[in-house]
Amino acid sequence: MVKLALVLGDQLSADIAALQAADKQTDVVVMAEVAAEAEYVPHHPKKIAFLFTAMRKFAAQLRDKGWKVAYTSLDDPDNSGSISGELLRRTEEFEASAVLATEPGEWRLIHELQDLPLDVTLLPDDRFICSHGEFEDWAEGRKSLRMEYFYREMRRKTGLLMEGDKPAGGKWNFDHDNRKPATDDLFRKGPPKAQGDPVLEEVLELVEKRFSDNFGALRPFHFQTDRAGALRALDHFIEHALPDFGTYQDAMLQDDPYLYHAVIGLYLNAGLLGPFEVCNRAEEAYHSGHAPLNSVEGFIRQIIGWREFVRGIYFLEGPEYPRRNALNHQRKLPAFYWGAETRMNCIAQAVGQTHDLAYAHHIQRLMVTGNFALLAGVNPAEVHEWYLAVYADAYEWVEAPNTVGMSQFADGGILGSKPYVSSGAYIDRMSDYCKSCHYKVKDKTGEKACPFNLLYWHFLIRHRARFEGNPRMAQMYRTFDRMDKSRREIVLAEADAFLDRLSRGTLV
Ligand code: FAD
Ligand code: DLZ
Ligand code: SF4
Repeated sequence: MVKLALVLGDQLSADIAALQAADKQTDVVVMAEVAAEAEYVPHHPKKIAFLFTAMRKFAAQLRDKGWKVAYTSLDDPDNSGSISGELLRRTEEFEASAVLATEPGEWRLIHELQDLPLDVTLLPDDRFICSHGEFEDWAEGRKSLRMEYFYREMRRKTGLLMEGDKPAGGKWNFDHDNRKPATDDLFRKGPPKAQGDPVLEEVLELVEKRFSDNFGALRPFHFQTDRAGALRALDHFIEHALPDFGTYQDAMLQDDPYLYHAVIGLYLNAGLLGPFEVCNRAEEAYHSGHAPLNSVEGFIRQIIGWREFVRGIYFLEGPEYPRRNALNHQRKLPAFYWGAETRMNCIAQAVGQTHDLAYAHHIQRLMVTGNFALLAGVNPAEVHEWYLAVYADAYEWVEAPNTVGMSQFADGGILGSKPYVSSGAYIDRMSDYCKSCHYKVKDKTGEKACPFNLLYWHFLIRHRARFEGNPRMAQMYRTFDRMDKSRREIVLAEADAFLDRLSRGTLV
């Protein structure tokens, strides 16, 4: 009997579990561009174009390898509009007896597949280093879950950067060497730009027609859209950026959106690259003397540490995790996240770049847009929707723990032990944004005071009962308490006035 093998848009790996379990001679691969997936958040047009083009090319490669592929394009008149609808339709068409699917990276879609009146087998997604079971075993009985300890387990498991049972260089983590700020001479030409081709052009026209109201520029479009291109992007990163990746990991520069970042998250998450191969390439660069240990260790930690850790948390915590709101933040997401004008240059730069490129690097996501939303008390569900929509690498399993947990502290401290908040001083130290800002980063109060300075104290005071006892935050409360009483009152009153202007939609 025929079985259907479902391949989702972020499962574009030749050895994905559903294909391993299927029989090329008898079974049919089902792939579908559907409205339900394209519209559950208003995805950036570049993200949709990347995924649809990559899906079409992957389907063509499967056909070349001898697979029968039932592919539904978005404008197919028979398109039912959802993954479940397509599976029902294809079951009837091919008189299929069962569906083989690799576990999706989002509870919503897992439930959709489980609820189908069909014989659906959900296979574990074995493209990750740590299975759900292994993560549960590691988490079992721990008072708190900390990435650093999890990461060490993954180093031991993979043998990456290990010398026997000891970490290479005698330390697990070289972050201490990785805090260099941005300087004007730091420029890199960025990731390689892919050339257009007929498949891409057709998709770009479709996306232009259907999604032109979504936030984000579709053209120019330079992402790679197949495995060969993703491998070229990886080569380029290893050759040109990895050696300085660690040192400048936290730096931000107005005219260089990429600095020494890899810009491979979208390829990894769609399945065009695998975590082992990218780590192996980085490790080789260390052994050959091409890249130093602080950079290679920092990079490998992001992949086998953070990436695996956040996935573990997402599946451990269950479907309600993205809706957590531990700090009871209720503010609407300000319109400038969707491109309206703001005088805060750091936000304007991070959002503008996100609009143009569907990309921002980690510190821009965490310490600029994320930091502001947390300080201003924005509802984390709205922040979550924004991050899920606007980045080409965003899927809920990885985005939600980063946003709801790491960035907004809305999980109450499961992912991190303290909130990532800072005043303007941090942004000034790590970037060149403040030089051309309407506000003055050195001003703590007054008309031109940097809003991050005002809101920083407002956040700490609003949540004093929760955070004062946290040993990593006690110093900040002592600093506030040492301020002159009248100064404290002015800071908080000015912060309130700023938040009031924000609520009224006044230009801030
Ligand atoms: P690099 O900085 O070059 O890092 C290399 C790789 O390490 C990345 O490609 C990624 O696969 C991995 N990595 C690094 N940091 C993390 C992390 N915190 N969690 C998981 N993987 C990590 N990453 C996503 O892949 N998808 C998301 O939707 C996403 N949303 C985020 C939302 C917020 C609020 C924050 C603070 C971070 C988010 N991240 C997300 C993590 C990180 O910002 C991106 O992985 C990274 O910016 C991607 O760019 P890059 O490939 O140049 O990464
Ligand atoms: C993100 C996305 C988009 C925009 N479109 C599709 C689609 O049309 N078909 C598809 O199979 N997958 C798409 N995806 C990826 C899915 O949303 C993703 O598989 C789930 O969110 C689970 O990670
Ligand atoms: Fe951002 Fe404040 Fe610097 Fe302006 S002064 S760029 S608002 S941190």
